[in-house]
Amino acid sequence: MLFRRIKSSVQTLYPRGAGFTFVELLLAVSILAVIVVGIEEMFIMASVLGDISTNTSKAIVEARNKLQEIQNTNFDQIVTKYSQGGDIGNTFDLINLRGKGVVTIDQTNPVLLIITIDVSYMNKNNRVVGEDQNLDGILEGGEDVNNNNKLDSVATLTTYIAKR
Ligand SMILES: [Ca+2]
Ligand SMILES: [Ca+2]
Repeated sequence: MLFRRIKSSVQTLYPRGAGFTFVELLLAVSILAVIVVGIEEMFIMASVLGDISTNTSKAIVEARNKLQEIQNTNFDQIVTKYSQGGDIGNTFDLINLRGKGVVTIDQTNPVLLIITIDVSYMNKNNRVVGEDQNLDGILEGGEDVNNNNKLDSVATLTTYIAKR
């Protein structure tokens, strides 16, 4: 039905025998090519964005797992274990992503620790998300973009742990 209607309108535009001219065909093909390239770019963009959001979720999950591990640690041992140079240390490798997590402990109030975990990681396009550009867990010159003397990332979690 639809096909017949299209056919009849084409026949009105192009009476039998007239057909398409070469230039018209060329124009149609070029327009189609532009549309196809546009759609393709859209898919690539969607895949890149999808990758970024998947990785951010993965990074958050890894940060949460680390936080749980810390929460399950005896309060009096948290600082010694998770400080720089401690038994476990203040950095950890990611399991499902290429990257590094950094644990920061604010012990201004010794009975209420503020634990922050920042995870810097690499996306498929080799871009690093987070301030730890070389993913080594160490703050180096040029990495502290916001000048707060710690490695930040969009994948960050903070929690309070009180002495019980
Ligand atoms: Ca670094
Ligand atoms: Ca920083």
